[in-house]
Amino acid sequence: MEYLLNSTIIELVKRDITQSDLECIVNAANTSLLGGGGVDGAIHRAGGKEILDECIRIRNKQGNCPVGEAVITTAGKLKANFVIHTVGPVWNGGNNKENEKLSNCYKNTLNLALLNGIKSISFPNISTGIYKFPKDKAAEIAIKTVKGFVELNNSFNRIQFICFDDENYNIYQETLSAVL
Ligand code: AR6
Repeated sequence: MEYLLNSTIIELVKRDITQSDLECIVNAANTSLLGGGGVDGAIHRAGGKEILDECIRIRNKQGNCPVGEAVITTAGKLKANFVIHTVGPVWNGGNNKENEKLSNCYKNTLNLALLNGIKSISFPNISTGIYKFPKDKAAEIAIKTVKGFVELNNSFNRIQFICFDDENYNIYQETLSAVL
């Protein structure tokens, strides 16, 4: 499923993000940047030690990565050239700036990609696993934030939303056709 928005292809795909052949993949990390379960675990396992080594160097230099912020590393053994690690919010009822923080993940990731000359990028469904963000709300925030960014910046060729579970895939199908 593809949409064209301001000369950027917005694509919905169901797959394991470690198999992405785009230039950059996004990791749903935690503030420690030292790896974990879910998509974070999968990326570190498939990408190898080089990614963790760079995360450790970044952490030693600038400390924990705050929620909503992003850092960039090599993609090690993956097909992609870069991984952007961003930290999604833990869902805590919805009155703790969760929406704003999740939107910041997408904005700050795209800004960092732009600064690094990246033209194609794959996003997982940040915060919708272990961090328990409601999937429908998260999809709407992800799509609207990416849309807003692309309307202002013509720099990406392709932006992929990668869903791993059927529930997110179905929600994204509906939300993309409603929003784009
Ligand atoms: N490829 C694409 N998507 C995936 C993959 C994969 N290989 N594996 C899982 N997903 P989660 P979070 C989807 O839990 O909620 C880690 O421990 C999954 O179906 O990975 O942001 C970190 O270190 C879900 O829709 O991330 C943090 O501590 C989405 O990825 C914490 O989990 C996000 O699920 C972050 O939690």
